[in-house]
Amino acid sequence: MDKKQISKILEEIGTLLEIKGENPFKSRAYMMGARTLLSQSAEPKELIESGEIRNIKGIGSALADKITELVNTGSLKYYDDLKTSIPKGLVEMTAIPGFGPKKVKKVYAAFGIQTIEELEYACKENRLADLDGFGEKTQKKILQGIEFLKKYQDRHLFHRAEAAAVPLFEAVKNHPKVIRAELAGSLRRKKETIKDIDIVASANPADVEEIMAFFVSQADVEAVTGQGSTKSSVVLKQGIGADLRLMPDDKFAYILHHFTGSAEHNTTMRSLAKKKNMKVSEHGIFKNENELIPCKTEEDIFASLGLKYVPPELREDTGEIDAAADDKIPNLVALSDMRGMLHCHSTFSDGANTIEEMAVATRESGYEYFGLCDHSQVVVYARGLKPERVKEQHAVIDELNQGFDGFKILKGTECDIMNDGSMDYPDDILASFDFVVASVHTNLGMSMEAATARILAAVKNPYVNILGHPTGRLLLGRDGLPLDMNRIIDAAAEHDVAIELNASPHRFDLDWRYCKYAKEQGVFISINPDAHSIEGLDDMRYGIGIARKGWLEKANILNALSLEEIEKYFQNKRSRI
Ligand code: DGT
Ligand code: CA
Ligand code: ZN
Repeated sequence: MDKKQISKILEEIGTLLEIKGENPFKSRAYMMGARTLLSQSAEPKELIESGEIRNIKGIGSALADKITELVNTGSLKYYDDLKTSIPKGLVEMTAIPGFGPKKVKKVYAAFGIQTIEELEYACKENRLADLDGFGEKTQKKILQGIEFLKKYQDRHLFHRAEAAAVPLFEAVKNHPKVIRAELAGSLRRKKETIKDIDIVASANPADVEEIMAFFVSQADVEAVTGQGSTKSSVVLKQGIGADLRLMPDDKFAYILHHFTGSAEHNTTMRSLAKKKNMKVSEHGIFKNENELIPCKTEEDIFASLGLKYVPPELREDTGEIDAAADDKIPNLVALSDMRGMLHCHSTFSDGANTIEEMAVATRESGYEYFGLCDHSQVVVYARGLKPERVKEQHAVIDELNQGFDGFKILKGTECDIMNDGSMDYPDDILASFDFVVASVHTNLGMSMEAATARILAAVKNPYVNILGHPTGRLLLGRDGLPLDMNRIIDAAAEHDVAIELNASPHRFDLDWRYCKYAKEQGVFISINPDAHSIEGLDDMRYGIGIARKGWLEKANILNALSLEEIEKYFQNKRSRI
């Protein structure tokens, strides 16, 4: 078991103890232990082997014993016993935003409510209104929280779905009797969240049975929910479903296109076909009633409707079919176009690696610059930098830059946007950076009017170069600020502010649906990994997928500029103050 898995169990023990109403210090000790373990650079196994586990502040001896048992045996009796002593639904209820263990305990004690469904019913019946510490407002909030949970319950973040899909897909693809195979569905379209995995493949009919049996017996398969000659379905251990569609190779292009979707793209393709007296479906593309037009590839399918090839990321029915008819499909940005990393963190604030480690890793991946943007002073939980620390950091950067040739660390900041839209640093500190990213992290529950005014104020600040993760949303987690995004994009165009496309799969903020408008207004998009560790730099590739969904080309991307160009760009705005 790794530190993530163990810290999750410790956290759950804390929750269980709180629901049980045990000594609050005890439950807090588990919560604290979970966080402490997660922040260690070594894995629990190493900490146990070296004996270091007994010396860590925040992990007492009782916790150290439990971590040892988990690492050595893969389970923990104390945890198993605790779980069986409490109805399962009670822990599930703590996933409702704003509904913590204390509230769970209260509704359980008062009404015997054990599941989310019972809680929802009780709220709708107005039964919680008179409960001490609750009231009608809380009741309404709980209902909203439940709705939120249900809306997202059956979807997965892109990187998790992809990590689950790749081994399964590779296995199918490398099966000696599989002729062609592709990942289809929302994964191929690089959607920000994924419901399930779709794989399409081709093989000779004689081999179908063997391939389907091979598919359902893969190591990650937890349950087989269907096994047929054209389609099999499984549920993976990672909690996500996967379908395999299998057809003879002359049908491959049709199923690839159909099961790549989106459903809306397919619908528009079908109506276009109809206008041309043709028919298109997963079975093929037909003219003169039932005459099949042979297509070896997707290019052939598009061409037979008079269309240029449409990259999968664009297939969302947002104008791609008209663009393909007019030969106006954009030349989408690629990872190889990117020249620098902006908006990354270091150990100065809440990052896990030093400035040098981050910069060297960036350079080794072939980039020309590394824009360091640690948090500003108000973000205390992330060890935001006070002005003195900013000066210290700049000295470190100057020193490191002396050792680089053809590569540079740019002095940036992720400066918080306060509630009134002002910046968390005074102008003289802002002026000491090469560039400023302005972001929101707190107080996201504003009205659209107030939130838009807050962001507009930041965009108008002459020191701001990039608007960081504009809404502050966490995908499948929280909605973020409700913004009139078109107005913000217009203001960004006017004030020469780039907008971040945060490449973390938890954020993908700016949403790709607004990228095309930003492009039309001439606003630069900056694809930023917001990396808190060396591994986090890899998020850049996810950001590229989302940028492509947003119709963006190399010329629209700020950090596709060379070092020389981007320095000039930042200096140019500064010189106008
Ligand atoms: P998701 O929800 O993340 O799984 O998104 P998709 O796009 O992967 O959706 P999924 O797995 O339900 O279906 C895969 C593709 O199959 C979908 O993008 C288009 C095609 N498809 C599925 N059902 C329908 C349908 O009812 N009508 C049409 N036109 N196409 C469909
Ligand atoms: Ca799917
Ligand atoms: Zn941030």
